[in-house]
Amino acid sequence: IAAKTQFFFLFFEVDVQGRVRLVMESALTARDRVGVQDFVLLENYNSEAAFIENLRRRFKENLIYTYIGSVLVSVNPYKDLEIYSKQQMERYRGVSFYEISPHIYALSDNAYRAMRTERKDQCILISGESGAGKTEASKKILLYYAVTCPANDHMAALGEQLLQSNPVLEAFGNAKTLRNDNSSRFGKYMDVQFDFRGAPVGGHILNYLLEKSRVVHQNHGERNFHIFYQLLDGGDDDLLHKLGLERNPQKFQYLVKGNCPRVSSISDKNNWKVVMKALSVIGFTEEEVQNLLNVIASVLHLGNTQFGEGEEGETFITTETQMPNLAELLGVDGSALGNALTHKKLTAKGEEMITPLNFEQAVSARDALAKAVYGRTFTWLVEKINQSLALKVHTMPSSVIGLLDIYGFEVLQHNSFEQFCINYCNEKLQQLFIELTLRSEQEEYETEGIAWETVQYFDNKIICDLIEEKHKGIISILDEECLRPGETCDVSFLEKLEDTLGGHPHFVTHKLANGKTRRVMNREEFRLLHYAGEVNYNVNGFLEKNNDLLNRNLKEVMCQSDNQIVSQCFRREEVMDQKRPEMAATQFKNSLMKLMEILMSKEPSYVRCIKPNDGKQAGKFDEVLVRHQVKYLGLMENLRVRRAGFAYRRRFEAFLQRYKPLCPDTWPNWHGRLADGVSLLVNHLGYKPEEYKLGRSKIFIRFPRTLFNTEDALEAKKPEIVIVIQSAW
Ligand code: AOV
Ligand code: MG
Repeated sequence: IAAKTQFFFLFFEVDVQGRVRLVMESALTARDRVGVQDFVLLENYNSEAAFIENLRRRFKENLIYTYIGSVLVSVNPYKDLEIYSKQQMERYRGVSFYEISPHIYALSDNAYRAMRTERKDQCILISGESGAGKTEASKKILLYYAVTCPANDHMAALGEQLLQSNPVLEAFGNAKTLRNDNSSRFGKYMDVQFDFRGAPVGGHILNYLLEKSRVVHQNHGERNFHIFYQLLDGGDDDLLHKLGLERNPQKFQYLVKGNCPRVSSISDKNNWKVVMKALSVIGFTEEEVQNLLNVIASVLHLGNTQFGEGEEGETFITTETQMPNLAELLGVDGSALGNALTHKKLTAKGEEMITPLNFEQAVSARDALAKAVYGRTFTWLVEKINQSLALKVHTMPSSVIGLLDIYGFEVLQHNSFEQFCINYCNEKLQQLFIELTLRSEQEEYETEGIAWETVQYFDNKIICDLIEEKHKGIISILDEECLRPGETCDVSFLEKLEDTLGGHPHFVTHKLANGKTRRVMNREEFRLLHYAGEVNYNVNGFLEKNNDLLNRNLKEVMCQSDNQIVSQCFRREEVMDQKRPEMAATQFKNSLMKLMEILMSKEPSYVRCIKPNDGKQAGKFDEVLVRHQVKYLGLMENLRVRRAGFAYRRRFEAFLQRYKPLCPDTWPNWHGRLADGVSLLVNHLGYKPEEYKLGRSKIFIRFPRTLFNTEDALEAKKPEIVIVIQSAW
């Protein structure tokens, strides 16, 4: 339509369901029904109730996307909408952001075009709590690029490989939780590299802290990582026989803790096929796949390895018969493995000593091994995928779009070290959002030469500092406690926290609260008042998880493995190296710092995902839940910042294009300077000086009312314009 005549493009819109309607109609008469598609057009923009009502109206009409300026707000529909087809992609390709209904494709296209025209690396940051739709959004963005971008002749398969990395990483890194049937248990940042013609030519993934504890324990109603169930359900009889596995997941100790072997929304059998195919598309050899499955099966066998206690307190393995199988899968010597699971090697004064482990220590050594094997295999998998997505010699990357999809903020009944790390990561992202949305707003006014007014907002830096500050932050205190010689334990860590952080406005414990808090606190907990809500963390296990140690003799056995994956994951150098590696939380903190640097160097776009209800239900809009998210995501502040200066901005050419019929001097075409044309147009419309400002390339309109009036004028003019179009035909 756009190619035929500009008029149609101006006056008609095909909505997300494919219905054609007049744009003026959608902007005005239908405003009451479907709300406004950009919150900056809300008249009552200070009212949270109006904001939520607008979201609700749109949600009821299956319009799950709404803008706040350039930020995309997305509400999880919990049902498949027919808005992601190839035709829909074509509609959004190359079309200006505001001219068409809000969509994740519009945001993707906008970032792509900005990368191409401004030659600046982009990143798309997706945030929201667990189950809000971040991973689905990131997959849609990737799909959009894989389908709509031109293909590079040398790398025609790359788009497919990029896409296929998702099912593989989800199988190994996602799991069913109470919040989300397909919850990401690791953080993921993916760079998509494009050549000078805009074809995707490479990719690179950075992964962040996998929730390894899930390998050995799951809360009630939750599962282990998907891959275990996929293998048991989808693997053929021969394969399972070779791996020594039974089909029933309930036979494996590492799979029974949550008492939830099946999930109605998931077909493990089908997903198994998808994952196996994806591995081959990405370029895994048959041998690599076999090694990978051996590792997965070995984790299940490790879980079934049981111990008994002798009369002298020594520990022995009671499930001896399965040891040869386990050792074969891991590619290690069976008796050496058995020994290492029940003994510990210490070096004192240059001499090596072997001491037996007691029952608890043996169980914990076994679990540590299972977590290490799984966790390191996951990292190996990411590296392997990176190798096949890596740029080939003959391709030159020109620019990059980064996609960030992390685990969302979560508050569980019992929150531990993992939730602490996940929620810390979300604090960092929120901080980045605050800094960048304000900064970019400020920069836009600056580059356009417009005066700027400051808006107050809650800066969560205080919480980030509380967690990460050197010496005084929670992570530093945790590290110190792990390294302090003598009797340290989780409770001594808590006491240290109380001593150092007592009085901090975002930190509370049972002792400090003195009975003054609303929710009763356990003596083993500390509470953080996060930007997104209060979370009580139980300190039990914090030290051990932060230490993340594996007995040296277990490492020695593993590094001699003839399973290629295991031997790559456990290097001899690691055993030789006496230096203690960084603790888990510090490693995570450092990797997040690096991530922030990467993101800051790029032009950001934001997707803010909202979860409409806690029951994973389609069509249900829980206002209390949504209000809470709108609050903590800072959406009202975001809107206020956007509106504080000017509610609306448009490039001169877009503004002229749309409203030129309203002024005889600019209709049907304006050939002079764009700024002059806009000036003539707004003078003719009677804009008062305080209503607008002309920047260097854009017009800034202060009040939505001004724009509504202009839209009304355009609507009134409609019959005349249609006559003009008809007579032109
Ligand atoms: P998350 O990534 O934000 O949570 P997901 O993207 O996994 O959440 O979404 C959770 C579920 O919601 C999906 O499995 C879908 O069933 C549904 N869903 C989300 N977005 C859409 C959409 N656009 N259309 C249809 N259904 C959708 V977590 O990974 O837990 O933080 O750690
Ligand atoms: Mg996710």
